[in-house]
Amino acid sequence: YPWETIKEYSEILFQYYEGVAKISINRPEKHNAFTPQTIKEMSEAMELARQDERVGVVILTGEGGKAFCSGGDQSVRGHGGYVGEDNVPRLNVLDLQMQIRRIPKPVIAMVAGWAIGGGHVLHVVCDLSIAADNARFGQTGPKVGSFDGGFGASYLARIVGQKKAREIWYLCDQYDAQDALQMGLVNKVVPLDQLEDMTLDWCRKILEKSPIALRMLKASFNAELDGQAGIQQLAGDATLLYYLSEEAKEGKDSFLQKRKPDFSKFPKFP
Ligand code: 2NE
Repeated sequence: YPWETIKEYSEILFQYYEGVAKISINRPEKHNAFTPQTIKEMSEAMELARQDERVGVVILTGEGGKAFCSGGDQSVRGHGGYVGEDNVPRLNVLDLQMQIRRIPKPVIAMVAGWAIGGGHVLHVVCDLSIAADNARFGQTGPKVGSFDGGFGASYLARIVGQKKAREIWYLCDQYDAQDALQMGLVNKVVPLDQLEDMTLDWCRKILEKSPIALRMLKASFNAELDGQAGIQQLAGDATLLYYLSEEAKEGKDSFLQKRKPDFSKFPKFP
């Protein structure tokens, strides 16, 4: 596909094609493990994709066909987090997880090869996951001295159930694409050479749908799990819709025109 580069980065690719933004980790020599810099770049790209009115769906993936992402780069893990060039330890992937959940557009994980550790959690928090038949899933935290007790535990348990989520974390086993499909961890499994075709096919179907309906649905799915923060997101979308109404405009206009608002013509629905 003729993907066009939106912005050049050092550790990711950020591309656009027909309504779709693709954010791809580009460290295949490390199975696409992330550093603080990788996450900084992904985070900026996600924000740009959010602001870009051409974009209706975001694909998250990894380059090379052998790994989606193998989690935090253990070779730069220091005292208190993953250390970048500024020598500051960070766990900025947690902020990226929030961005993936917050962006009011569907995010699809396109998974080839390893989705492991913090890389597994990244696909878990995406709206949808499409896996190639070579995909392998799992958590490694308790093996390598780490854990993600946030979405990595609670949201995973919402998806696969409490028993399975505990098994995944306590045993640190690896699961193939069919296992993942069976436990509802991915939406679809396709041969590796059809992965991008199928993902773009799903993107096209989504792009034909009402953007506001999709936005409200994403916020509604989130609200159930996210408590006050989820309600805030959903309520923000309700405010957006209200701002589009004549009723809300009457409030603003009356203030600017220094007159009393007249809401009498607006219906009081049962
Ligand atoms: C993914 C896995 C199972 C693949 O195994 P294999 O045998 O197919 O590949 P190999 O040889 O292990 O990996 C290829 C190269 O990639 C590097 C390896 O060191 C190797 O490099 P060379 O030795 O050839 O130079 N590599 C792979 N993953 C890496 C990583 N995460 N960091 C740095 N280098 C990595 C196997 O590679 C594996 O188990 N990888 C480690 C997975 C892991 O434990 N990730 C971190 C989990 S913790 C986390 O991500 C996290 C969190 O828990 C909470 C918050 C934030 C992050």
